[in-house]
Amino acid sequence: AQDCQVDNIQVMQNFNRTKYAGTWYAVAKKDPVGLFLLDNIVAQFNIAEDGQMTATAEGRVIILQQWELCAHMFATFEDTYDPAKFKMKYWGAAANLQTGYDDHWVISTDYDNYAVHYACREKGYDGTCIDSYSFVFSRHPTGLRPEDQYIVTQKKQEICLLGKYRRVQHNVLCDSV
Ligand code: DAO
Repeated sequence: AQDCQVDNIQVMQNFNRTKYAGTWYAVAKKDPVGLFLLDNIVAQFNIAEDGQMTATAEGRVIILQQWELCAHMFATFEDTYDPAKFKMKYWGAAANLQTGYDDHWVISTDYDNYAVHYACREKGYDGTCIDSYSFVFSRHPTGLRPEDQYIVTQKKQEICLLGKYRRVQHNVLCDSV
């Protein structure tokens, strides 16, 4: 059973950022308060020569309550004591896009097919998360392979978000990052 304490969440052991680099398609998402990225979400992680991780991401958003566009986002990652836990600073290519400073935790990945990401924006007094978001990423735009579904479901449960995800669509709307 899970106690749902953010501090007790298990992340990827021996996380290898080099193997994590490259393109990931968001195939499911648990939204935070103030939902931003809607669908067609593709992230591209890059590792610089000095080991620093950065990312570009694209996704459909609605800004100013009615304008739909494909947001082009940038992120830089700060390392922490845990190799699978980063602090992510992000901003948009255009004004009016969201900026922020979030956790970016890699909960589980096999590097070649699936990854489960988690970010808690606000912890409650009891130590559980009161505003989280999470992406299920796939290397394949068509979704997860059937053989990866069990572990992903397991991980959703471990981070106390089972049943809180929606499917993320991919269509021609936003081009690749
Ligand atoms: O979509 O509601 C939301 C929260 C996500 C905001 C951060 C998006 C920009 C950076 C993405 C990098 C890869 C996860």
